Amino acid sequence: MSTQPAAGAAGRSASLYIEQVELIRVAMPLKKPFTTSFGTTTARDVVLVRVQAGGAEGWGELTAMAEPLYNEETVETALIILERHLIPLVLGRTFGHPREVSGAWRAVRRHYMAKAALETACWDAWARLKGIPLARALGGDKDRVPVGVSIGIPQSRRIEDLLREIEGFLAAGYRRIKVKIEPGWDVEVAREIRRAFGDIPLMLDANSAYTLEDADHLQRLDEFGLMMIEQPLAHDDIVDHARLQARLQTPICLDESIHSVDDARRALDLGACRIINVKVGRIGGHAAMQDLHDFCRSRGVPLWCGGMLETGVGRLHNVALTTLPGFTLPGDTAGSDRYWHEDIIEPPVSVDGDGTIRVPEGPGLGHAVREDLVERLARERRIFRAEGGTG
Ligand code: NPG
Repeated sequence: MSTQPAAGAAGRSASLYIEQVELIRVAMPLKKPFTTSFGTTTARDVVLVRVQAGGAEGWGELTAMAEPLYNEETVETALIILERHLIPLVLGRTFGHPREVSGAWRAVRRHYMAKAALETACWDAWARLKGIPLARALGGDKDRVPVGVSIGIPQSRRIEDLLREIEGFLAAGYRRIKVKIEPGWDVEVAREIRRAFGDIPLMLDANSAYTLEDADHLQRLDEFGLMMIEQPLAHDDIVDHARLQARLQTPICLDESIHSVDDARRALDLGACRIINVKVGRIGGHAAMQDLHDFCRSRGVPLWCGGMLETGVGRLHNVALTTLPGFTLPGDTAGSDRYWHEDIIEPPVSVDGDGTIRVPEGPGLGHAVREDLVERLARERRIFRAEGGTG
């Protein structure tokens, strides 16, 4: 099934004349540090993209981190790619539909997060022009999405501290628990979680911390009945993952290794994974997300939406894409209060006691961006206007 929206969903024609793009860089300290196998994040250096198109405004968020540790992009590289390469390709152009936007930079290789930041803002603007929620513009049909939570390696490295955190998130209603692992913080951790909480929906995320030489060790995780193990091996590998999957009962979920439908096809054909994590930043935008979704759905592969410690803007994009029917597993789309004392959207994203988020019904992202707060947090703003544009 295709996820392309029905033409004229709200009976209003719209086209996207890109008259202005603004990049706003804001500093957002996390409530507490988040540690993965590749490092600790204490604050997000966030770039918000604000697009003015056809009289509407749309917001996107750059999900690149300050350091090139999750992937090769950084905030600084993305700013260069946006300013020098991507924005000039769309400014002053008119697109009939946001699916066409990525065609403007077809020749630009990779830099998926930079592309997604701009492309997703165009989708928001288009949905607002049409007067429909972004979720509907993307082809989604859920009113609520189930939510999981991702828990970093505790600073103390004490399992009791991790168990206490899990207890809190379960009490808050989260539908599945994901725990970060690395060598030395894995089998015992899984054992203690099972001992404390029984048969809860549980998965582990290694962020590429192991090699195929660890296969015997990773096999020991099979006894814990995990939903999946995410990205155990190298960020750019699918061959060794296939060898590992052949030896594990636990399904492997790929994250870092998948940037396109072709990557997914090759990984599935090789047997490198059984589940895929979709991050709109990692694959270059919502159109790429729709294509990956449709392909995986046709192959019966379960999907879920990953997270990159987003502010409310990125979080709402994630909630919207999770409404597509192929997203059958809870995502890392925790509420705003998981990371922020004060989110930049109003109202913040909140998780109800049943572990779901209600999908906004208003046009576009459906929540207002708190421009006063953005103004206060802004370290830098750059505005690009189309020649002869009104912006
Ligand atoms: O809830 O947004 C969230 C975080 C989800 O664990 C999460 N993200 O590898 O998927 C990841 C991980 C991450 C954390 C990636 C920090 C990059 C930096």
